[in-house]
Amino acid sequence: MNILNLFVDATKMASTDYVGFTFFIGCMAMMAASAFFFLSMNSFDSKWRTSILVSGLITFIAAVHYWYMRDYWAAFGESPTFFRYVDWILTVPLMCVEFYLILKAAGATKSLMWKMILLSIVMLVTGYLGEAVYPAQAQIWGLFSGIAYFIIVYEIWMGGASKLAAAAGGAVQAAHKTLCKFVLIGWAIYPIGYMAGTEGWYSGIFGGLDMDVIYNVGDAINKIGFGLVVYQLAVDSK
Ligand SMILES: *C/C=C(C)/C=C/C=C(C)/C=C/C1=C(C)CCCC1(C)C
Repeated sequence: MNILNLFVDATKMASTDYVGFTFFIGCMAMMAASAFFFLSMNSFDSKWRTSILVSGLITFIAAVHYWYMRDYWAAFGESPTFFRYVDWILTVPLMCVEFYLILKAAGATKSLMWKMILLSIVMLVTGYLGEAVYPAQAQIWGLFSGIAYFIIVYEIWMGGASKLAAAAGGAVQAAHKTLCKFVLIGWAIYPIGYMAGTEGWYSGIFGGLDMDVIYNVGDAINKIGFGLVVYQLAVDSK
């Protein structure tokens, strides 16, 4: 591809380029959400500021990656898998930190936080191996990733984290419950994207869908939604 083509590809977007469009609008949405979280942060009690700061960091890290992914897609017309997973490996552990931060007052320990961070890293590394390194074995890597995902779901819905939330009660318990729903329903969007983008027994079911569009929609819902739940918690307990 010569430099002129690069220039043309990067500045002109076809009206049917849903991947390009969702990278573009995703980038904008993440930037706007970051401004919102950062600017509102100081209007809250100091005990919520770190949580709101982390909400803003999650969308800000995503905004920067979306900027690069949008460019990469425009230049090469290929999935920016590497940037995608670098984004996730920074932001998903931060989402685990959010659980810890809101449950800290109820007695959450660092070991709970590290357990969730570790599980999320296992989930993402195995997903990357299946998507980018060993695509012929995508099914088995996807299965390993799915197991780590289910342990996270178990931990927050039924394990130690859920008990702490019940003990905290009130607005904290309500926020915890909503975050749990994001992880169960919102995060389930990602394995669908994976099945759309890799080969396996599932290809007949999900093969017609576009992996990047699914991931982009998932990111907007989960990253901005998660942050807003934490924001709402800070408002409710002001
Ligand atoms: C902001 C980014 C988020 C919340 C990303 C979450 C990603 C996942 C929950 C990915 C999960 C996967 C599986 C459960 C199996 C197939 C491989 C993955 C990595 C797509």
